[in-house]
Amino acid sequence: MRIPALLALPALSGLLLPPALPSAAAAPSGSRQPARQAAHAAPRAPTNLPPYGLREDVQSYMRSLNEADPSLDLAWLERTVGQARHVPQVTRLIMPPPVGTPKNWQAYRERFIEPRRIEAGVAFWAEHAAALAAAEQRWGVPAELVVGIIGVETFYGRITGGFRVLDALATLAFDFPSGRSDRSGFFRDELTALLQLAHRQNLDLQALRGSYAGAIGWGQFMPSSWTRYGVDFDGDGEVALQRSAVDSIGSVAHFLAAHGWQAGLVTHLSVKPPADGTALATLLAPDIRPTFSASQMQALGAVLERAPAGDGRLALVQLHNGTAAPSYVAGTENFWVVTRYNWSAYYAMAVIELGRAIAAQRLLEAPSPAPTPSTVPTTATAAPAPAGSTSAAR
Ligand SMILES: [Ca+2]
Repeated sequence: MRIPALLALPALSGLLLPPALPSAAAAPSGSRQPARQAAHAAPRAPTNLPPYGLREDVQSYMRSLNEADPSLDLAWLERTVGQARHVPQVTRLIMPPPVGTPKNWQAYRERFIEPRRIEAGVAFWAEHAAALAAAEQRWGVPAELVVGIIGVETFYGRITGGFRVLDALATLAFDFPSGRSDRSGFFRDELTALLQLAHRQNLDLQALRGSYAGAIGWGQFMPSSWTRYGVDFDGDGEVALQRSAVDSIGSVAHFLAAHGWQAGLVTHLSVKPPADGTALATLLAPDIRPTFSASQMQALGAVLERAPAGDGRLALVQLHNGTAAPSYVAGTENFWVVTRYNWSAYYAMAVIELGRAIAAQRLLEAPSPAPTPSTVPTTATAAPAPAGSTSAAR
């Protein structure tokens, strides 16, 4: 997560990410096979590049860090950054997908909304029901959405990434590959956040592992997001996103709340797009940014399943299905908030639908009497949509 809308996620890429899509959660490392394989690959042999600790530009970076924050002692920085190694694989994985890769929501959906992940989600929810309920109570974020995010990001902690975070961030900060827009400044800031975090919490950077983009733990938080939104939700005195599922649950909910999650607002409505091409283009122009009132959308010929509560803005979200007709939903301001976690409509729909599928399965499996249904809007009012539905009747 939590990444800041900056990276094109190779993660989703093969399937569908619009090429320029930034991605927050640095590629959910659990989200695609290539990442998975990469994450578990043996570390490659070091390159011929000089160690980072010996490079003049890196030494200058360390001096400026120390000047800005004298508590970051220069000897500690040199010792720590001196351990960082260049990882060539990281510079390959950060590259965008090949141009022309067709986006395919149905294929993407099938990758995440599938029986094994749903079953794992039901088990995760059962194990952490109290924490999920407490997070929902505190931040207004539905448990099923938190469950959906952690499922897509890391398959419930099974795939959190095998790269040493220090190496990944140093590589992207100091050797960002040419051939795509330069994000080295972003990664330098994340490396700084990582060093501050490690210094503050005495984290072992020799051991800390994450995605190729430096995202850590169950929710794949970048170091700066850990610092800003991390919560000690299990109360052991430490924000430990690298090891605590409960801290991760609280932090995901806090992240969404801090980005404007509105309790009680659905994420999206079913919509039939206008037949008129010009009207359709007008509605698609702002992409996933909620821009139109329901009446503006309807005046342009879109047919909403129902009027949304309140006067919030909507976006007409288009999801490509390869050569088949695209799917559409009307995303609310809460849909937009989900994309703050990872800047992709496909990602947002996947976490929403995975969460919903898990909530439905959980109800099916519940011993009678059935548990009190959640009052959360994403699940509450309607029966779960049939598997395969993309039209979100919530
Ligand atoms: Ca904790």
